[in-house]
Formats: sequence, structure tokens, C-alpha cells
Amino acid sequence: MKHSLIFSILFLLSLTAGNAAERPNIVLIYTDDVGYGDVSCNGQTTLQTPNIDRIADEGLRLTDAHCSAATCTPSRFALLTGKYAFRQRGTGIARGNANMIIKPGTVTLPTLLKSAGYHTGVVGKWHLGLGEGELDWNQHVTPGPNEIGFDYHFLIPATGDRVPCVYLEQGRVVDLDPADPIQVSYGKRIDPSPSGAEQPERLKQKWSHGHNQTIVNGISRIGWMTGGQRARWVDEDMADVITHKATQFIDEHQHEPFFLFFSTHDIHVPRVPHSRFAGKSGLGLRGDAMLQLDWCVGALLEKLDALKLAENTLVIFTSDNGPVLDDGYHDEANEKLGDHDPNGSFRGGKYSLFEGGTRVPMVVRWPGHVPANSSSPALFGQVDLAASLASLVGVTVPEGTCGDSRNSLGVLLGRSSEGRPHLIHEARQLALRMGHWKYVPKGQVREKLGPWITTKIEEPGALYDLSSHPGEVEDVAKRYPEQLAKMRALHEKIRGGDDQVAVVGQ
Ligand code: NG6
Ligand code: CA
Repeated sequence: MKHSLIFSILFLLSLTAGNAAERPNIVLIYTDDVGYGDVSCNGQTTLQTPNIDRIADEGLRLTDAHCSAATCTPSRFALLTGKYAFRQRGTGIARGNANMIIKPGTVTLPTLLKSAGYHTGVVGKWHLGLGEGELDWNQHVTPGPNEIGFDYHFLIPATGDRVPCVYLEQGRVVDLDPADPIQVSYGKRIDPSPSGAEQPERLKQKWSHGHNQTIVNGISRIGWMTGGQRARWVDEDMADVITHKATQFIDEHQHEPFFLFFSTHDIHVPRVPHSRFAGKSGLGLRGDAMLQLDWCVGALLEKLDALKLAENTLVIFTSDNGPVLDDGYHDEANEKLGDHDPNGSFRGGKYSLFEGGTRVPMVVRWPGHVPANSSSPALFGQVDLAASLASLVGVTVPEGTCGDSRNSLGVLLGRSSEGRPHLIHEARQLALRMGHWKYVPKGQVREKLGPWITTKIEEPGALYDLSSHPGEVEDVAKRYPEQLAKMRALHEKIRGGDDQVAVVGQ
């Protein structure tokens, strides 16, 4: 009796100690449209990002890490669900009034962490749809992040360039005056005031394509919006607002394991940095937005330091798709680029099936657990974060869920150099990586970061050997027909779902 009691106490103690070691706080900093070459730790010199570099100095830099798609919504879908977005219809770039894309009840990265006792929160850009049916922004908007595992949310509902231009906190528009209700339309014009198309001279930043409907804060947006004047955001303050909410979340949950998904608006368009950063980079507003983003990262790291949480927090910094210059506003991203190379010499960028579309910066810090100042060339996909982080915190991924997510914790923590055997890359169509090989199927592939220039890939598709040319300069399909055939077959198999982890095992 006595013995078994002692044993039980010891067992409980060991469990608590074990759990403490394996349940670090997790801060996932998910940035928007930041390219591989936009951070100075990846070797570029025109722009300094000291806080992002600090994560790399004190941790691991993954040099072959990928978001799942070359645009936001599908990448975020894959990140949260552990499932490639192409497996579900309606996961392309979402409208600002789109309904919730991830169905309530889905097993997600936050539900997995929640089941391990984490307090979970998302602050910043969402762009995964909200509510169901006709959305009424004046009521409690639901379902939302709370229904897929987040205890707390403070959101930019879609993107900075889409209405409604308001924040949503726990399902409610922040600072909404009930006497001035919000209406939103992505079809019929409901806003009688002059649009960006009609009065471009009124704009503080002019649109270059699209983005010419309702004007909010001197910038015209995609979609029509009326009302909610008091609740409308001020773009210049957005980084401060969300950073404040994020650090507040850390403050409030410092005594429990927490998961913070900090999803920045920078450096998506419209790029409207605060006056502290505007004009400071010498690279125009895009570069200034990078400085602002780096500041946000610094503020989070400082908060962790101040609360003495740095040692017990896994920090991950990465991006939702590759870089773009002119994405719809005249912000001189092209004109002031100079020698800066946003895609780090990879081919293509946002919207592209070439590497620049998804090969994004990724740095990981967990002092004492992830080797400092290290780098890894292992192939890593963000779709693996769900299974990897579940494994970290000791949670089993229920069978039949998160089917594309593999446990790559060893790679994420710098303990293994064995990357993913293969990885899908989505940009309307699907490209495939397999080791150092890359297969791009036939079709028009977006080429440049600015104007809409595409390259036509003919049947049977292109094959690139990244070990000799990381920049995908030479199509070697004819030279390696067997490799091409192998990859086309695997491509088919993955598309058909035959390769999901639940089917083939990890
Ligand atoms: C495009 C927008 C672009 C950007 C993108 C989504 C136009 C002409 N272009 O449709 O500005 O908003 O959608 O970007 O409207 S993402 O990073 O959120 O995927
Ligand atoms: Ca994006």
C-alpha cells in the first residue's frame, strides 16, 4: 500500500516534470507575402531584419521550408488542418465575406494543442472565411476560430485590401456603433460614396489593378462596405494594434502553456506602415513594411524575455506564400527595389508553381532544445506542423484526420536532417518536390514578381534538378525520363489521396 502510494506520487511527479519539458509555449509568427530573400538572415544585405535574425542566431534556419500554396487561403488551410487545400473545394483566395472554410469540428493544429491543455489564440490576419450563410457583421459572427480550436481571436477578417475593414474580437466587430451598422457586398454596389475607380485623386495610395471599390482611410479596397465608421481600422496603426493584442495574450496566459498564432498583415498590400517606419528602408513602402514586421517580432521576443518565458517557448517564424511586388497598389515596390532580391534568387514568387512561390523563410527557436545558430537543408512543409507539434506535446492525431501532415518534429527542432520524401506545392495546379527534384505540370506558370508574365510549360511537364540549379533554370525532363515518369506517377497518386499518412503510415 505504502509502496504503491510512493510509486504513484513519483509517477505523478515524473509526469508533471515530463510534461513541463514537453509543453513549451508555442508562438507561431505567420507573415504575409514575405519572400525567402526578404530577411537578412537568409543572406540579403539591402534590408536589415535584426529581430528575425535573432531567432535564427539563437535557433535554426530551415533553408528548404515551404508553405503549402503560393497564396494565402490554401496555405493557411493546410497549416491549420494538416491537409492539402486541393483536397477540399473552395479553398482558393477567399472573398472578404466568404463563409468559414474549415468546418467546425475539424481536427486542427489548435484543437490538437488544446487537447494537451494549451490555451490557444489567433491574432491578426484570418482569411479563412467566417460564419455561415448570409453574414451579418452587426451580430455575433459564428462559426469562427473558436469553433476550430482557438480559445481567443482578434482578427483582420480577410486581408487589408478587402472589406470589411474592421477588427473582429471573439466574434464581435470591435468598437461597432449599433446606430451605424455595417453592410458588406462583393456583388451589387451598396456604397453610394465615390469609389476608388471614380475618384482616384482622393486616394493616398492609388490602386494599380483591382482594389478600386469602397474607400476606407484614403485607400480603395476590394468590395463594397457601408457603415461601421467608428470601427474602421487605420492601416498605419494595424501593426501596433495586433502586436499589442498579441503581447497582451502572452501576458494573460503566461502561467499556462499557450499557443499564439500571430498572423501579421505585413507585408501584404496595401503597404501602409506607421510613420515610425515609412521612408526608413530606402526600398519604398514594401521595405518599410518589412522593418515594421521586424519590429513586431522584436516586441514579441521582448515580451517573452520580460516574462522570463524565452527558455520555455518554441518560436517559429515563417510566411504564407512567396513575395510579390505590385500586387494591386502603386506603392513603388518595383521602382525602389534596387538590388534587393525578395525571392532569394529562386524562380517566381507569389502565385507561382516555381520555387519562389512556396520556399519561404523559416526560423525556429527553443533555447536548449533547438541548436543555436544552426541551419538545415532538409525539405520541410508547413502542412507537417500539425502532426509535428502534436507529437511534441504528446497528443495522438486521431486516425483519418490531418491526412497530409507527417510528424517531422526532428527536422523542426534541428535533430534530424531527413526531410520529407515529397511535397506538393499548390498554385491552382500542383507541382511536386521529391528530394532535389521538382516536377511542374503543363500549364501557364507565373514568372515574375511584378507584372503578370507567365511561362508556358508543355506536356509532359518540366523537371528541374535543384541540386545543380536551385533557380529552376534548365528543364531536364528529356534527359531524365525515368525520374519524370516516377514523379508523374507519384503526382497522380497524391492527387488521388492514396498517399495520405493515415493510409501509408508515417
Ligand atoms: C488577389 C488580389 C491581391 C491579393 C491576393 C490575395 C486583385 C487584383 N489582387 O486577388 O491584391 O489580395 O488576391 O493575397 O484583387 S493573399 O496573400 O491573401 O493570398
Ligand atoms: Ca499571403
